[in-house]
Amino acid sequence: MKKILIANRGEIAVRIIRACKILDILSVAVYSTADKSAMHVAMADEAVCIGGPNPEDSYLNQDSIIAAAQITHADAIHPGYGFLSENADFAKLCEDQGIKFIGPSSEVISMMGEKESARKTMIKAGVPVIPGSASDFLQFSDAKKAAEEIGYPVMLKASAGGGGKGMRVIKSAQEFENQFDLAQAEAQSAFGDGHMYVERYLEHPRHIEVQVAADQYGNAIAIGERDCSLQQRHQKVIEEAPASTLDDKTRQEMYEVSVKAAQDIEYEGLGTMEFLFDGPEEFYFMEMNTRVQVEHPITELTSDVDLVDLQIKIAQGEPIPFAEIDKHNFALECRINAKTAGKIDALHLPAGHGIRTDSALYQGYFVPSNYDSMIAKIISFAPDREAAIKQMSEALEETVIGGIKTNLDFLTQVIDEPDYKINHTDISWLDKLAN
Ligand code: MV4
Repeated sequence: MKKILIANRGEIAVRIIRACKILDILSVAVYSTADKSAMHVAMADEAVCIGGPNPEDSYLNQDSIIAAAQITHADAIHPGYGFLSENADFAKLCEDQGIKFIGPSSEVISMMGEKESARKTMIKAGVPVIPGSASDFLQFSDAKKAAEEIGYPVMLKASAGGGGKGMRVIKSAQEFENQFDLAQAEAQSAFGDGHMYVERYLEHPRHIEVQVAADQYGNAIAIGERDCSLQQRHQKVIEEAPASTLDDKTRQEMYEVSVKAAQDIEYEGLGTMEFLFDGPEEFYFMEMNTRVQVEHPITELTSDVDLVDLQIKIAQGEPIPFAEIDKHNFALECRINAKTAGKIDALHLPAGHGIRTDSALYQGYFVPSNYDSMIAKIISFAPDREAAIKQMSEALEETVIGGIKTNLDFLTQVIDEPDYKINHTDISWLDKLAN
């Protein structure tokens, strides 16, 4: 590969351009009119304006991005995360235009993008799924019967839902009826599809995900796992590697089923298997993400694998260059979110031993309001969790982002919480703390 177009913006675009530079691969940035002064535009070897500030007109504008790749003669497109990174139609368009999409095939993206087909695929591959109804329901009576077989409490989910939308906990048979009707009406109006399904409700699970990589020769490897339980309204806020509540036996099992699933579906590239972890040997498949994730740095810092470099090499047809992972350190990441748009009139990002920052910020940069609110990631890594937390606490204290409001104070509060320090948390802990 001589030239890669990065179909993204912000910190992940900068991250990918950096990887291209180290590989001596030319980079093409695409940008909207709102991003003409953005760092990724300045860092790339070439830059093409692809449309207006609204993502539909630019970063989601498939034809415009393909055209930019064609006029710059890019060999490949790296989609980053978000935007078109898990859009099977876009991956297919790249395939049809002879442009390498850096990721799995459009068929695999499509298969993993549909919850039902992903679940069926994983069951076939021997991956544990949450005990629940095999199919979707429209009728209340069928759903109620399934709930009785599973046992209360159950989680009622909209088949077309996701990311926490269209979910309801039902604690008893008595409340099943009116809850079902309400949930189905909500699903119908929110997603245009009233199909529902029922699962056993896991009361206090953790969200643990396994990073896998697979090449074009059938090799697949688990590179580590991340605990992403600290979420606020289904948005990850703090992520950790390794998942320190995970016992080794369960860790190995999760790795094995994740590698086997990747091989069974002939996966290519980086992938993340998301699980709900409910105790030793109790882990259940939630979904598979077919993109590089925001939180990839904590896996890089605990495995010494450059995951974006690996992604590009796999896309170039190289085999995975290692069979073992030397796992070391503990890493944790804090996502810095802008609460307001505006000009950064003072900027000091932390550094020093055990600290990494990934951002596209600079003094004088104007944070636009059109895009995702995450503007930086501060990562701390150290020999153990306690040291990494201490480093993170000091790093957050040191950080100055003037001119806009951010969630820095909230992050500092969380890091200093006693329950956080002893890891006495689960997926609902942060929502409770914030309210
Ligand atoms: C669950 C669950 C408990 N039991 N399913 C949230 C969005 C989607 N990824 C699935 N989710 C959940 N499904 C059963 N049977 C709890 C959640 C959940 C959650 C999962 C992972 C991370 C954060 C979460 C926050 C709230 C609920």
